[in-house]
Amino acid sequence: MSRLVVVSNRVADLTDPVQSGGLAVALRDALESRGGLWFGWDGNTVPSGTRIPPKITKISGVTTVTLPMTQRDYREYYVGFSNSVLWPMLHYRLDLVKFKSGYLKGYKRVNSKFADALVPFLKPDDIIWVHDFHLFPLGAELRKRGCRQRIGFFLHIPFCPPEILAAAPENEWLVRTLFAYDLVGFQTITDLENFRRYVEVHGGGSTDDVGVTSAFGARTSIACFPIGIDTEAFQAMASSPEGQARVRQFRKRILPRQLIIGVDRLDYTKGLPDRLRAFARLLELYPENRKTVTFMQIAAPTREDVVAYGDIRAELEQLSGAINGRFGDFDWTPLRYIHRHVPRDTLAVLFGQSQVGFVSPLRDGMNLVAKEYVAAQDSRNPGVLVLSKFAGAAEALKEAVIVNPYDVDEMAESLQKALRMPLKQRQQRQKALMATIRKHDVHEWQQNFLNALAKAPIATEPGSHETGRMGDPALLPDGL
Ligand code: ADQ
Repeated sequence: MSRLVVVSNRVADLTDPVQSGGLAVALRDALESRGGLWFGWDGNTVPSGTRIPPKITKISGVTTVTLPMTQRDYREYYVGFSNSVLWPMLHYRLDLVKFKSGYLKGYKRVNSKFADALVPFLKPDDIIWVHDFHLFPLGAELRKRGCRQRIGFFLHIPFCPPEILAAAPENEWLVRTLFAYDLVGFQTITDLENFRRYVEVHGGGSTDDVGVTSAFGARTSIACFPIGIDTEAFQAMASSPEGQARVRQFRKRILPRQLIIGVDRLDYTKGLPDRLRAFARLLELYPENRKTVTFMQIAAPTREDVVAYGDIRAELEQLSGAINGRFGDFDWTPLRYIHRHVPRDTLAVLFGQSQVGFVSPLRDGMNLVAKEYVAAQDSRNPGVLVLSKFAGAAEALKEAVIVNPYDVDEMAESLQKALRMPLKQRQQRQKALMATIRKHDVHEWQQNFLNALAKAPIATEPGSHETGRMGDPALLPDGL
């Protein structure tokens, strides 16, 4: 079996299985079984001009190769083009996009530096899997350096409609770079369709019925691979003694009341202000919930160097203060707003003890929290998932209570419905949801992507000829 090389902006900490999310675990599994390498940024910045060689670490058969970023690269590539242009744009938020000179150049420069640093570690028959929006052009940079391995790309976040993407600087260049990959994977059918429409309109493209897309004089394969969680492991964590012990204290104070839970990175895509307003509206419309229901919103700090994140934080602090001031009493805090990371096993137990999982992103590639909430439920007395129709997860989790995250009144009504849902109905919904997340877990996702990549017809890049690359990587000469 070919060795797997994973490339992502950051390399996950493989030493801590409890804290690493399902994605890290699934990729580690794949890397361990094939003897693999994971390449990316180490999370540190160094002054511009500093040259530090990549750091190589070996953990149970997996090699990680990490490098720091200069402060300028961090500003222009990471905070700039990745998180102030691509992230808002691909989440349909043109209003939050900040173009600045230097951002695009920085993005191209870092992708080129990544390619330079990665090439010496590659073997001719490696399979290379590139992750997410930070690295659209990496495949093309590797091809420029003569890499002929199979290379796949997976986009974890949405792919916005072409009418929105058209506003990005050099958007055609950006999409063309994807044709350097042999397989491009999306989370949902909506994302895949948006991509297809983009290449039809801007690249004279067409897609055949097996997902081979031709556009810009090039060809690649596209398909949907909805990501899952490590369902079994999360389920086990929800009933772990360590996790249970951590919430015991908290249980004493909260559990007589019904609990609604929300867990997210503090990101403007997650629909947090209207989620809080919907809870306030629930208390207004249905006063019987006062003193009996508590909403706990856990929001982990993230990307604090990006201006829009400071704004959303301030808005949430103001809103949560206002809600507690208006509805709270000596013996009841209606909203518990927690702005920090929480250990995953504690999260799992909290999910299991909450009557409602409230997941209301304005737009989300998939949303793993929705699946984690389902995995943590006790099938004898399960809670109810209230899920935004704009989360990728809504394509498969049809038995959730589906809401429009822009409609505060509708969300309040749905919370009431969830809090009052009869046991039988909850059990039926939970059974169906659990079957879905068991079948389509993160291990299946990883295997499906890698199988499809192994079988995908070799891509042709704009201006290249098929004869330039051979179908069977084993036939390739040594050296690149
Ligand atoms: P994210 O936007 O980070 O991921 P999500 O899918 O919800 O979003 O995953 C977040 C993860 O972080 C979950 O495992 C959650 O439990 C954990 N988490 C959130 N808040 C936490 C806290 N306070 N403390 C500890 N852990 C916390 C991107 C895309 C998603 C896509 C994933 C995977 O934006 O749409 O589902 O990648 O492809």
